[in-house]
Amino acid sequence: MKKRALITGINGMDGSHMADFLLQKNYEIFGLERRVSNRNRTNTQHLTGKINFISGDLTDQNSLLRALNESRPDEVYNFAAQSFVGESWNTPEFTSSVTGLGVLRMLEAIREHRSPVKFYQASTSEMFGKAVECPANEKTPFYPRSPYGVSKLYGHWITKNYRESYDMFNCSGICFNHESERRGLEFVTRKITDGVAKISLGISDHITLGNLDAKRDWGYAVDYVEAMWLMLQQDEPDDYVIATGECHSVKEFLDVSFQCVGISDWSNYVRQDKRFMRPAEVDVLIGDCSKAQKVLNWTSTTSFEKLVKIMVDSDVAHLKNKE
Ligand code: NAP
Ligand code: G4F
Repeated sequence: MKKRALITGINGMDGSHMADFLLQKNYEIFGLERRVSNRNRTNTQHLTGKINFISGDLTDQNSLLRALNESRPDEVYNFAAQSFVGESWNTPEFTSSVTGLGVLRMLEAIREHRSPVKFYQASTSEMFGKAVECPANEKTPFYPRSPYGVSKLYGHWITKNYRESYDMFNCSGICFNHESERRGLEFVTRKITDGVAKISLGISDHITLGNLDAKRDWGYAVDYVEAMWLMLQQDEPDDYVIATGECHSVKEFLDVSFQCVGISDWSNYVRQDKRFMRPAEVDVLIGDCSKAQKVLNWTSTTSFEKLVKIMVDSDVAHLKNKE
């Protein structure tokens, strides 16, 4: 019998990569998408006819119960969120409702559904925020620095609390930044690779960014979805840090991106603007994923340089196709 999975946030980066991964494992896949006036299925266009799209919203409790009844999943991967940290200061209440309370709504829907379901929650390194310990592991205290980070911390704790209260098979992946050619254009990595591609093709002459000194532990999303799946295949539910253990600054990301198109000095192509600075910044994030290495036998396999090249090459090819 085919296993069945319900993936929320199906049209996002992780949702679409997880669908690719689970299709290879022969799952029947149900992708939850919310109603928007202008639907963007860029990341899932290739999945048309291969997965089932169903309608639902993390802010609407009954829609989640209907999605569970329709999909009857063995596993639920909860990727849906207002996932952009910068936006969370503009819409803190909305962010808390989707990214925080949305997790509670899904867990309540699973309880109401009354069939055993394994649940994956997309927790984040943003919960470490002003990191007390570097690299951070599963025991490092949390110190979120944005409404997004605070909302995710609620989602993380309610996932753990329902595991302990109701004996549910709930896992949280505390994932550090992961990127891919499907990343949203507002995140710094894709903003850079898209900008570099445009500069190399003469479509644009600069990129405008905020804090260039921020450091992140950047991995490849395709590697990370495997770790998430592995968590749900264990005998016992648990939480795991997923990271590369390496960190790089935004400046280093710029160095490697421009090198991919043969530009060694990018100073004339990059401008800075206060609009892209944050009210409270997370200066540096590095993860220690030794627990995932030991228990899940998982390790990140794509290097920083390879990740950047994949993204720049994809953006160049995409723009050339458009032309
Ligand atoms: P993403 O590309 O922004 O995808 C988020 C998805 O959530 C989008 O498809 C969005 O739908 C959907 N969504 C938003 N509000 C919703 C609602 N009210 N109801 C139903 N769906 C809704 O994010 P991602 O990078 O793939 O990340 C996936 C998850 O992992 C997120 O929860 C994120 O916070 C978390 N995370 C990401 C990283 C990372 O580095 N990427 C690291 C740690 C944790 P629309 O397409 O309609 O906007
Ligand atoms: O790419 P970012 O917006 O990602 P951020 O804030 O680290 O969040 C991402 O990773 C989290 C995991 O740690 C996820 F939970 C979250 O959902 C999301 O996927 O910004 C990265 C860094 C920040 O320090 C930011 O201040 O880049 C800096 N930055 C500098 N200039 C910029 C810009 N960020 C953006 N988005 N745009 C800029 O122009």
